[in-house]
Amino acid sequence: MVSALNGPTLAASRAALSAAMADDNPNISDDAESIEPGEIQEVNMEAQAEGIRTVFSDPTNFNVKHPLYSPWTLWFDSPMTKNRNLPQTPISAVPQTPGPLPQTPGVAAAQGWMEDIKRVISFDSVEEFWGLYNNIVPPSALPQKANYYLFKEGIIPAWEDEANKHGGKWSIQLPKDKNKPHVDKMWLYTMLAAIGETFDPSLTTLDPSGSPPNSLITGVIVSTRPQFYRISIWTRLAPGMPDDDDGLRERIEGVGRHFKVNVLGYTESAKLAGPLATDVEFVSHKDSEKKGKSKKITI
Ligand code: MGP
Repeated sequence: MVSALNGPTLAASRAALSAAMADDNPNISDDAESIEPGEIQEVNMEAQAEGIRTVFSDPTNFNVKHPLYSPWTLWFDSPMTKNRNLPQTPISAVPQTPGPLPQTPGVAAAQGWMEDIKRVISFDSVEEFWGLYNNIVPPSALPQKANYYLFKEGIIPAWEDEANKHGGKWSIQLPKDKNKPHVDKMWLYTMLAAIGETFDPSLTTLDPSGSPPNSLITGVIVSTRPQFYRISIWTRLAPGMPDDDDGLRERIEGVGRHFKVNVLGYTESAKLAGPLATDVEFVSHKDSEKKGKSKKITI
């Protein structure tokens, strides 16, 4: 694959990578960081033998991109996007590719909900991800009542989508005052875990038929509210919903545990609930829709 990134975007990618490596948040584990350098070295050794220049070996003249397991789309809404036809996104230097929503039955049902949510851009490589990341306003600088939705391409960030309708979400609510210095890195690591498929690693193993099983993850969201941030991981299935099977609850709990410990950097036994804060909790979308009391799984 030939890269379409230009010089400044490459420099931006590199700067974003360096920023992520210079972690100063004691709350965040360094798992995500320790993976990157190893991968860089391996790719470079093979690539150079064949005349392939990666962004890591040659940040200005690289000629390949590293494909992700699947393409992703970033969506955005905020009070600014309401009732406007043009996308009002917090991105300056990245070309935006808004387009019509796919017309599946789930999409038609979610039309009202999707009205103010703007499709920003799709990407399918590591390099494009970093180019986007470096040009986007971080959650800590977003206005109140804004949301970023990073979903697998073809899945809209709505309960009604076929891929979400039997699913649910893990989420954590974090008080704004204490977490403003940490939320950007928490969101970055959440996105990296999603696009790197570390929440539900079964995607990366082939079953005997040769086709990789569908990952449980459909998307991740960060929301800013007047007094708190919320980060959520949406799953395709939920215990007690159709397509539940014996191992599902364990698999779902594995996603929540990975989120709490490896992505957010808490210990597994940490109790996080408090004023304006919640534990890492799972609720099915059907229960969220009902708005009443819901059955929660807590990690
Ligand atoms: P929210 O934004 O997920 O919750 O949903 P929050 O942050 O607690 O509430 P907010 O008012 O501060 O934004 C808010 C409301 O939006 C829900 O109660 C639903 O009415 C609606 N809504 C949320 N989601 C995720 C969906 C969806 O996927 N489809 C539809 N149709 N409505 C939704």
